[in-house]
Amino acid sequence: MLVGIIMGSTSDWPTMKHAADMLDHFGIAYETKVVSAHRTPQLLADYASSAAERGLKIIIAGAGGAAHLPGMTAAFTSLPVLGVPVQSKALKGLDSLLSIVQMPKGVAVGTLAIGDAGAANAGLLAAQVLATQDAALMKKIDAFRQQQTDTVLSQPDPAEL
Ligand code: RP5
Repeated sequence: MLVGIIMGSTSDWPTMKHAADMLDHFGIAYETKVVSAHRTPQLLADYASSAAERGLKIIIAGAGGAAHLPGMTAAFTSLPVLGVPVQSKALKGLDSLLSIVQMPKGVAVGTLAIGDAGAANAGLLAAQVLATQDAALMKKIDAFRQQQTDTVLSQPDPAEL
């Protein structure tokens, strides 16, 4: 497996599935696991500290509310960690975003947008990082982007819709 997709709860899966779908699109092998910073702290320590030696290249971590999972994962591994703020009920994910994005200097987490778009872009960004060492994968990403461009350019002007 090249990518680990972890999340604080099974309730995060409908969001984090968008990261998995993106990796599926590019044919990238990944694993998924519920790892909670608050409810299973020892599992988090074990998972993150063994990730590199197990062959993972990048970790996508999604959590909602007081979302410590991405930052704590980054504390236990030097692999790149991409944080996805899951949309919370009370504060619509603003709490998740601020919990993840404001890492103090010295331990990095790449923070994506709140919710489904952020999860999909985490998968895309993971693919782009891996593609720096994989020319065939880079071609797939170029094709994905070209298809989006072609779709937009083929649309009629808004007033003609
Ligand atoms: C966080 O608490 C999880 O990442 C999830 O987004 C949120 C709520 O979890 P559940 O109460 O649905 O298990 O740890």
